[in-house]
Amino acid sequence: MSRTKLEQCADDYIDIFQEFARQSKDTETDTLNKTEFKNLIEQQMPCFLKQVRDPKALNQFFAKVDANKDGKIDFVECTKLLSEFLLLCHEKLVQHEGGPHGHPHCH
Ligand SMILES: [Ca+2]
Repeated sequence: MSRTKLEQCADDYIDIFQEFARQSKDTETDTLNKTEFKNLIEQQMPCFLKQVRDPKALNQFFAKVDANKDGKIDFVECTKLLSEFLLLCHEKLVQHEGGPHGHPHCH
């Protein structure tokens, strides 16, 4: 059976999370430390970063996303962030009146 678009999106998202989670030499391969988290935001969510504006605010942002305060972003915490990211992209899509065939533009 061929994969649906949404299934492919889910796979891509999991791939991206794992790619960044394995970036540093630490033993944690299923969580993001602060550096990995920063890289992920900078490289994969540049329009989200614009919302944060002050780079120093990234530390506070990390603390906010790190719901259980263990100093790492696990998959569940990252997925909550992704849902906020999706809402942001959707808002932009609606604002730009891209219509059903438009794509969110972050610039
Ligand atoms: Ca955590």
